[in-house]
Amino acid sequence: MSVKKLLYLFLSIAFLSCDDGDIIVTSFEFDDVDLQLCNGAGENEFVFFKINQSVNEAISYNFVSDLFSETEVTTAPITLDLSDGTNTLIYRQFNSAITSDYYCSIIPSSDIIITEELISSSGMAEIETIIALEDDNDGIDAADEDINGNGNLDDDDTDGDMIPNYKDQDDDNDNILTSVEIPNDIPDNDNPRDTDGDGIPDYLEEDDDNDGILTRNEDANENGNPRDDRDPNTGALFYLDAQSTNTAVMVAPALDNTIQTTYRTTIIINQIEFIDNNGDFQDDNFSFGFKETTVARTTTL
Ligand SMILES: [Ca+2]
Ligand SMILES: [Ca+2]
Ligand SMILES: [Ca+2]
Ligand SMILES: [Ca+2]
Repeated sequence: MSVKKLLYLFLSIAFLSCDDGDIIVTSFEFDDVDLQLCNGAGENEFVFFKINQSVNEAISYNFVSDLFSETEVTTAPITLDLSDGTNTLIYRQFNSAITSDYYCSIIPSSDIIITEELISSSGMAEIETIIALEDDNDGIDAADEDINGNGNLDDDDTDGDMIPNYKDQDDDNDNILTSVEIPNDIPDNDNPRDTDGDGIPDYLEEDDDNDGILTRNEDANENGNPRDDRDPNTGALFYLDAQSTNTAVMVAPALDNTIQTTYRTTIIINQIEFIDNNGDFQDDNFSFGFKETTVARTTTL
């Protein structure tokens, strides 16, 4: 608790002793509460809010900006002045529990009564969105796709297709997904599969059985999927069996690639000032914390 909050509480208690009219004692406990977001009623209107259900209080920040999208990285923080009247920071207490519907539905329930309301008359909001994580969800954590071990994931590109491994679902461009190439058949062994035993796991090797024919080209029906091409005599998959070879064909990389991107939006409001009839409640820098959202995007060839 800040010195100002302590001072305020002390003053509140002092006031309580002489006037128990409408003294406001806020708990203002939002640190452990999830930040939520809804679209407002108007175009480019948004409302960020936190609800502390244990004491029926909420804080919301409503603003209009055509610069903000929670799935776009900000090149510089979006700054909004609360004193210009188009965006507002509001603290409320209610007579009963509320849910996100209170802020997200167009018509809030009439059963909910605001028992206390504080609106900041000044302050400067800073909104920033970054990419917190990108991953191909191929069975290997993004950090573990640092093949050369230099800490820069963007320069690990095993197959040279300009898609770094941590964002590449087929790391060796052999038309078999990494997630399919990793599991091995050995009980109690979590190592990635290495069919030809050359020390290079299948998911990073373009000729998995080391027979001189690229896995991608062990695709007899040329449908872009070597997993449905088997030796008619043995039933073995051509691409995993050096003894079985089909007539060589030339097949290009054919798989779509899907990346999950997690965006993180952080909101800080500097120099806010809540004023009511009984005095001021101030908090120089109120941090809303952050909200994350994940979207999947697919690139087709
Ligand atoms: Ca990968
Ligand atoms: Ca592969
Ligand atoms: Ca492979
Ligand atoms: Ca091969």
